[in-house]
Amino acid sequence: MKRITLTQFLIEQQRKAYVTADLRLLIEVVARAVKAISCNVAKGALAGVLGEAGSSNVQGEAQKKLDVIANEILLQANEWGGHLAAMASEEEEGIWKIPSDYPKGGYLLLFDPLDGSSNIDVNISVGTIFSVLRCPRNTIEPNEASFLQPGNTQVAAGYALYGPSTLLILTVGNGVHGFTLDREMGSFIYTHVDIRVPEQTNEYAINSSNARHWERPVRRYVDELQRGSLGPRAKDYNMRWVASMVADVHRILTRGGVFMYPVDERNRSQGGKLRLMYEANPMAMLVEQAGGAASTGHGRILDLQPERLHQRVPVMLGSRSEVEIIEAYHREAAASGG
Ligand code: P6P
Repeated sequence: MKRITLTQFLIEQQRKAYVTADLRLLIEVVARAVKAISCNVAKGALAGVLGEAGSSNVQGEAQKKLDVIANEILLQANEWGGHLAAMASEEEEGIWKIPSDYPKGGYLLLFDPLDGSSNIDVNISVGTIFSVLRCPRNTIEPNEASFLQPGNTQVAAGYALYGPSTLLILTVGNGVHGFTLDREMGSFIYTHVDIRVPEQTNEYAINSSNARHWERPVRRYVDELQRGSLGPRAKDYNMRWVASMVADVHRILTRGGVFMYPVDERNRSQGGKLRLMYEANPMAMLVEQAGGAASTGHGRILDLQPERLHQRVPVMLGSRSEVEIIEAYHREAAASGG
């Protein structure tokens, strides 16, 4: 099979008018930053990049050294190219303004630089998640409000998965496509053509240690899966939980299934655990572009109007038929007052 690089793929997408020259540049710059993050992640203890950074982020979470390194790599790679109006990161409280000595462009880049970083010190796969929005027209100075656009306005979304191989999974609104890093050449090679979420599944992903905190519809759905062939689903299921959203979502894009991080009695005041702007929205765009569905349990994630940059949201995504069952159980619970 002819080896097609990410660059060639993006040029062909530009010819089909799916991406502009600036969006192509933006994705290439993110891909280069992902290569640098992959190198740092792969060095691990050899480069003294494991362990805590001794600081905490806006989420109040202790930062790993690699959280800080990955964040700096993405900010520094993207601030000078002239394709961005501003950036937002899970690791930065406010938006990241483009330094005045650089030109500004028409896009906004949002990212979780190293998702699942609690897994770093035990050598389990982690990832980078990114989302691209257009900066609202006639914006002189972007501010937080410039970013507060529903996920259905994203022009691109993707993730890097730092696993046995480093993958870049990308959508620009024309399906989902995957690239594998060839470390010898330093190029991303097109290896996953038009990824589709398998309709049927026997896998689900949820942190079952939280079961006592779940709301009724989630308990009902998971209980039926756990009853397997003896229950209403009449088949046995497998449970997988990596605690790296990127790894769990990639498995679902590849093998089908459903990923759930529901709101529960512990995190209800925050709206859930996962962040809307740079975790749920990009993953929702990818899953929908691959034929799946992504819901809060009550409605489509991509239709949510964001109110805060770091707001959190319940996430149920994966095989469309499974998400539809989860939404039906939420409707039934609401109708019966619970
Ligand atoms: P828990 C990682 O911290 C993360 O944001 C997601 O990548 C992951 O799916 C989830 O949190 C894991 O949460 O509560 O199981 O540790």
